[in-house]
Amino acid sequence: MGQLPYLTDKETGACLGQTVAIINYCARKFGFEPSDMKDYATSQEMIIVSSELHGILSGAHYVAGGDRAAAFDKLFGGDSKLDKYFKAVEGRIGESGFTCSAASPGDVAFAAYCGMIEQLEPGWIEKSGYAKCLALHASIVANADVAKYEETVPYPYFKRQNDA
Ligand SMILES: N[C@@H](CCC(=O)N[C@@H](CS)C(=O)NCC(=O)O)C(=O)O
Repeated sequence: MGQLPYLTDKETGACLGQTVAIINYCARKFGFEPSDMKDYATSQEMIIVSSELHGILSGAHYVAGGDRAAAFDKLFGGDSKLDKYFKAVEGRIGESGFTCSAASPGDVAFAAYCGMIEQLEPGWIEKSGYAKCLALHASIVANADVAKYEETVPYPYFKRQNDA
C-alpha cells in the first residue's frame, strides 16, 4: 500500500503493513496473545478501538480546509468523539487495571494512543476524568522495554498546531 507502519521480520521473512496486522503478528510471535478466550476477545476489540482512535486523530490532523488547530480544539473541548471512546473504555477497565485480566496487546495499543493524546493535549485525560485510562497508560509506560522503545521514536507523528 506504500504506507507506514511497515514491518520486515528478518527471522521469518514476513513483510507486512497495516497496524492491526503488525500488532497481531508481534503478539503471536512473542507469545503475548491472551490464552483466555474472553481476554482474547476484549484484546481484539481494544486493538480495533485503538485503530479507530487513530482515525479520529488523523481526521483532525488532516482536516479538510487545513485548520488543524481548530479541529483539535474541538476534539479536546469536551463531549467529542474522543470522549465517547474514553468513557466506554473507562467503564471497561477492571480491578486488574486493564480491560483484560492482565495487560494484553489491546491494552498496550490503547495505551499508545493515550500517549499520543498526552503529547497533543497534556493533561486532557486526567482533566476529563478518565482516571483509569490514565493509570492504565502509566502502568504500560512504566515497563522498561516500552520505555526503551519510546526512546527510539524520533518525533510525534500527529501535530497539534497549523504551522507544525
Ligand atoms: N490502515 C493503515 C493506515 C496507515 C496510514 O495511514 N499511514 C500513514 C502514516 S500514519 C501513511 O503512510 N500515509 C502516507 C500515504 O498514505 O501515502 C494502518 O493502520 O497501518
